[in-house]
Amino acid sequence: MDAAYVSADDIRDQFSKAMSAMYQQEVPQYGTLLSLVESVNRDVLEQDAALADALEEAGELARLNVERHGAIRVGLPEELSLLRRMFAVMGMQPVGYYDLAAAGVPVHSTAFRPVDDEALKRNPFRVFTSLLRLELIENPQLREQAREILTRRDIVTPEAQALIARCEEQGGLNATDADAFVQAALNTFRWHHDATVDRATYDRLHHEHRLIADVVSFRGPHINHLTPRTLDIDAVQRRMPSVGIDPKAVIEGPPRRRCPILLRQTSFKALEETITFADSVAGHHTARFGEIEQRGIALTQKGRALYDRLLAQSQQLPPAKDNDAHQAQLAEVFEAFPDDAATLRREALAFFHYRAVAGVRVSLPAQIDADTIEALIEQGALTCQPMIYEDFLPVSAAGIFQSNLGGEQLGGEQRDEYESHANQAQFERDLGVAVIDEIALYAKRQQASLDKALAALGVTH
Ligand code: OOG
Ligand code: NI
Repeated sequence: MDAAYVSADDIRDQFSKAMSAMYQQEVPQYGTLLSLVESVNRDVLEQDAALADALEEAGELARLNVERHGAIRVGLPEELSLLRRMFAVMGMQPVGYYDLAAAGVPVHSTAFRPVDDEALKRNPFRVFTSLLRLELIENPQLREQAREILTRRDIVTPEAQALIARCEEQGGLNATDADAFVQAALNTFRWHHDATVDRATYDRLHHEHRLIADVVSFRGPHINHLTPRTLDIDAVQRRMPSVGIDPKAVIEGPPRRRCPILLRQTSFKALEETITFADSVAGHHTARFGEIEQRGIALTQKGRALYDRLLAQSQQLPPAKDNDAHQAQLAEVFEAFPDDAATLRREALAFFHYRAVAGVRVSLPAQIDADTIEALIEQGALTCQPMIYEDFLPVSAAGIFQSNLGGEQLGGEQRDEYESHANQAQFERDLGVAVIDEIALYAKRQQASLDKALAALGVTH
């Protein structure tokens, strides 16, 4: 890339910081949550020197305080593909496909995020992006009206569109353009107190599904939460009430473990906000909420299948009375999931980053296989660290959606499902490209780290 251009990583870093500043202004509770998470993270690192060292060595510590994900919802295919181009300017690509219709939410989604090691270390900012499935609106008149309302809006300013096009043509943006891009792009995600529809239309959309009203009634896809990463989500959940924040009933995802896996999340309830309808009538809308997450190791296909099976098994149990009881039930079911790094590696349940240790003499057999790797680790020539899960979990996402659309249920009770199937092919047509398979991406990164480490040890294969 031309040296005159700002790197995509720098633009993403600038943008995520600008987004965080904007959201702190819009939602003061978010600032409170950030302070709480920072204080919990500081406590954890002080109490656990080994963890602090491991994170430092993996280059994870530097990104911890800048790390967050946002979420937005769009209404039309054209909006989705335009945002795909906007995120590409920041080095973010669509990874993964999530079908939420099965959980009663009429959207399907992907996550825009950086994909390579260096970019992730620099700033792993991600945006969970959902596309409304208009075809799931049962009433044909309402469906057409929603579509028509959406076609009248432009969610990206002309200035931002021009800068996206310039970046695509030139292969980058200079510093002045990059600054202008960050400011112009930010506008897409702002909150608007004024709805574009009148009260009666809002009520009809809302009656069909609260989420449909949220997507269709406003000028753009306001960011609905921005989530910092904590090292101890149980501590944050416990301490939320002491800073005046009321958390949702349960922490989503796997239970607490010695080797954290995947993703655990909790959130606080959506804010009731005053809005003005197009016919000047005042009203309320709940859209924005707060969320925190703790990230663990990425799982292989095999590990993920075991996770899904155990999660499904835990959902068969009678609903627990509170989060502590829920976590205790979950922990019991998850005893079947190995909880030490060596077993996770040997059984190929999780992904690791390998590194050569300088100055260790190795003796190797002629044939390099899985046993060789174990032997090298035993000889101290090779070390490995957990590869962090960078993606999302559809069951957790559905739980977060539900708790903020009203009516969270403990124990994953039956919710209204849409009679619909995942439709990744249609999603990709609307997006304009195929989504990247997240598991293949982890596998590729693991292999690259192993190849590099073995080469450094003088092993060729
Ligand atoms: C997205 C909910 C999903 C997560 O962290 O799983 C999500 C939304 O409410 O739009 O952000
Ligand atoms: Ni989220």
